[in-house]
Amino acid sequence: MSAFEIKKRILEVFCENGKNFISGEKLSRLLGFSRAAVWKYVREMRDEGFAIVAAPRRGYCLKSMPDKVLGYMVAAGLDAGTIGRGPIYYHESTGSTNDRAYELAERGAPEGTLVIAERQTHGRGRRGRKWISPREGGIYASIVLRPAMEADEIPAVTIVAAISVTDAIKKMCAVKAGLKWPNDVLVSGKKICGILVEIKAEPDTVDFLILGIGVNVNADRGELPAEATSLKAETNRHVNRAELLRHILRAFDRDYALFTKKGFSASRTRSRALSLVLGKRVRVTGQSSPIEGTAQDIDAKGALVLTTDNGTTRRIFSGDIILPKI
Ligand code: BT5
Repeated sequence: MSAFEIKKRILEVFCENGKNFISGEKLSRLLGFSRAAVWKYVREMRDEGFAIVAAPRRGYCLKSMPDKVLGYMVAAGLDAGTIGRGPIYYHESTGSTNDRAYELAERGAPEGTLVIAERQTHGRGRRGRKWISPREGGIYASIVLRPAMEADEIPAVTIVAAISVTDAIKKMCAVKAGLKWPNDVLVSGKKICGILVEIKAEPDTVDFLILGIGVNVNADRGELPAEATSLKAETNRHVNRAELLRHILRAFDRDYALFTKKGFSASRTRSRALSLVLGKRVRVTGQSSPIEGTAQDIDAKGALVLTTDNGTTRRIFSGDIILPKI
């Protein structure tokens, strides 16, 4: 068993045990390895920031966890099908988790491989834009996906992931979150999450996708762009990032399984219900020239359907929406 798996199992046992002490003997029996091995990994976990008390005759007790998103913290208690089941790579700091995941995918990393970082030095948005990624301020994660799909089905995966993030943050923080087509999650009209999907494809096959998820969790407003917010700024509470990422992975595991079986139709109704743009006048940039009109619908491929002022209907596959100020 790998060190990752052992520490994950130790953490699961601690979590099931609450604030009670558990004897070294019981721990070693439950986990199926020696007390010396338990002690070795408990020490490693302490070095990684876990406050684990060891008392003679009483055993061990987990007092607190570090404010980190270590791979085994995320994996503990995660009973996912594909997403989060593959290897998890953890970085204190990296350029961009999407770049890291891309390299791994090129070397054959399986679907569900996850890359996590506490901070990114070159976090990226779409079209060469930056994603501000303060240390321990958010979730910066990328997942390798290998869907057997036609290339024109792929853009909708961005919307599917945005729905999963929306569900997860609502579940954990009880905030009102909605979608701004195609890749933003907004809370109080401000951006709290952005999704970046990058594709490696041949003319007729999709090799793999990298799904990048950036969520502002505990960052202060001052660390973020003016048009952004974080869960802490919205709720005045510090949020456990490992737990939130687990919620996101669970939600996406479910939504992605449906997406690969049934296509976008399974998520389309939800994407409309959560949309903050449908029925509104919008301006869309990122095309050869900006388009203005009323957002009517999100179609079966995830495209935005817009009625322009002269009455024509346009389907837009990518771009940036500028909403009127509310
Ligand atoms: C996105 O691009 O929203 C995609 C963001 C994806 C970030 C994740 S983090 C893990 C993975 N690794 C990466 O390197 N990236 C992914 P876009 O729609 O182009 O929006 C970018 C714009 O959002 C910027 O130009 C800023 O205006 C704004 N922005 C930058 N950092 C932000 C932040 N932390 N919160 C909210 N808005 C931000």
